[in-house]
Amino acid sequence: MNVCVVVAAAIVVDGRLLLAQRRRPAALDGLWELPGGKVEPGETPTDALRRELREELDIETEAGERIGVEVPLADGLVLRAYLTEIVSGIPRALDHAAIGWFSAAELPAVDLVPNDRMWLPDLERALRAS
Ligand code: DCP
Repeated sequence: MNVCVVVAAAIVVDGRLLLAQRRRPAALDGLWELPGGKVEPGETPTDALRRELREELDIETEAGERIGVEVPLADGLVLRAYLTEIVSGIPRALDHAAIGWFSAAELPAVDLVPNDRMWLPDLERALRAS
């Protein structure tokens, strides 16, 4: 069976995690997420992540290890996160309302999209280890 994957990036620089604030759909408007999107036919998940981050944040990246559990979404999609390095560029919000950088201490108070909340302990651990 072909499970459709949504990929998301955990980008940590100088002890802070990059989050992006969604505009849509209405239910997620204003909430913060690990940036990413759906894997398109013919793409590997890490290809898709590279493309999404180029499209959404204007950066070139390299996906590394997985972080956190795979989260089942509606419609047979699964959501998965990768620790990701910026290779070049300075991230800017081309599609999101804003981007922000958050420390481990700040993270629990951020209005994350519900799915990404599952990764909170893993993200805090990665931030504290960085
Ligand atoms: N999602 C999530 N957490 C993330 C990234 C995505 O919960 N860190 C969810 C939100 C959506 C689904 O995954 O329900 C697909 O994400 P996007 O809408 O961001 O994906 P695309 O940009 O590929 O979708 P489209 O091309 O349809 O706009």
